[in-house]
Amino acid sequence: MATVENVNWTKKAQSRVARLGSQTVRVGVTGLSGAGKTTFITSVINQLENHHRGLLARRIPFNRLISVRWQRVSVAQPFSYLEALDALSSVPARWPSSTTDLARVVIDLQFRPEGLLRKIQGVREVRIELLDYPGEWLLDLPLLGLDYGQWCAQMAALVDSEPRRSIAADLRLRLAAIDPAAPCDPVELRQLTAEWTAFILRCRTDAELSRNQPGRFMLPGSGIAADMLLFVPLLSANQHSDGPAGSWWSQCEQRFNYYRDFVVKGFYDEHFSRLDRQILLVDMLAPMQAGQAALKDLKQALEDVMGSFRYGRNSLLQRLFSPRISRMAICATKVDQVAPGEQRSLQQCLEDLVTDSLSEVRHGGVQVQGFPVSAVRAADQQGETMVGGLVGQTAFVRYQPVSVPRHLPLDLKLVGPKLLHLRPPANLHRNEPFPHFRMDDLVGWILEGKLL
Ligand SMILES: Nc1nc2c(ncn2[C@@H]2O[C@H](COP(=O)(O)OP(=O)(O)OP(=O)(O)O)[C@@H](O)[C@H]2O)c(=O)[nH]1
Ligand SMILES: [Mg+2]
Repeated sequence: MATVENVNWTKKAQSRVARLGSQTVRVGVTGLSGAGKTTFITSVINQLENHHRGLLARRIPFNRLISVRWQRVSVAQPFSYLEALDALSSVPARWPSSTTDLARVVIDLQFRPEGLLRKIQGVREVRIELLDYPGEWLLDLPLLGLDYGQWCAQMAALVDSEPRRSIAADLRLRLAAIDPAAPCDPVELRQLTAEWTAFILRCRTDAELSRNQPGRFMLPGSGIAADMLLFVPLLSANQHSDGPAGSWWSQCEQRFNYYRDFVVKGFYDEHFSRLDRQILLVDMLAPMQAGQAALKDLKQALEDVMGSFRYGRNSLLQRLFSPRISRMAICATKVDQVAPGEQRSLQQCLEDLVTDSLSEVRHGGVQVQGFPVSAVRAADQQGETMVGGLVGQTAFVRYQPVSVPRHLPLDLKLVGPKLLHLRPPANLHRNEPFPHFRMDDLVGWILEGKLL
């Protein structure tokens, strides 16, 4: 006869089994602007939706995958999987648009249980959560460790060296000429903010530079009062500067503090606070092509981002990487642009670029693995040459693939590979797995250890 205790015990056991049978993996897809985050997330969903075909079909545990359902969960705007698919499958095919706001996507997977669990459990469920955002915002993370004066000094040093010095032209001198303690002219502040924004945009587009702050000046996203995005670095100021109410210093410092404490911190909490795994995506080819200054800037930007986790014993590293983030995948992206035999060299160049930061992350107990990936393979090798289509055209071109050194030279000086802007392959369809490089390895890596 069923007693009250028996019923309670059975209920408890069932709920424990249910909990055991469902897991959530929060994956931080981390990458600077244009690194390939949106295309990557789109390809992850596409590979999972088509798990019964292509390379995933033969992999454990995907041979036990019963169903896949993705949901767009709006943070500021929903992740536009269908829009991205629409671009990729149009004629001629287009890449997904650059991201303008935060979006979360949730993918629910159901697996057939194995072994003993098969007897007591219906299905095993795993939920994958991914966040997409404009890469520009990532560059603001180092601001969390700075006060306004320190930021001004950093910007002064950056703008003082080439190629920024030339790009900034007389803006550098005008910002340096402002006395921080003098009364602020709001019209001039607005004008200078617009010019600073144009300057950092030119740094990105003309010189492939990465450290372009404040990131929200380039892409504000929703939920920020435009008035709060009005400040500039006063290039003659430093951490000892000061100024009375109404001065340039006080106007800019107040808004900088708001930006750091609410805007950047809010994004940081959203992106990093609850992660299990991190995937760092890096486009190495564009800065390698642009040359030494772009590579140095990328190196510093990546070190700054990874260094946002390195603050001593009570550090963010300890709070975030350990024990929560136990694994990091570092990936050179868009490797379809080089010959398959050169893809590992590209990955090696990336790992050479951030050797010290990677050691630091490993030292924090994080397991790091490298994957040279292409979310959507846009070119194919045919003999000694490659064949692919160019963006905006319908014809195909045959070309000699660029050559990549086996290691990055220590002085980061190299003859940049000449790149073509490839368009996605024709005839991509939602119900076929996109051609790719190593997406199956990476999707497998996301779930590793979650389905034992
Ligand atoms: N050949 C090739 N190009 C790619 C691939 N993935 C991305 N790209 C190119 O890289 C560009 C940027 O990719 P996105 O996925 O938009 O990059 P993102 O990191 O989301 O960029 P933001 O949203 O601006 O931060 C695309 O427009 C393509 O030109 C790939 O697998 N192969
Ligand atoms: Mg994007």
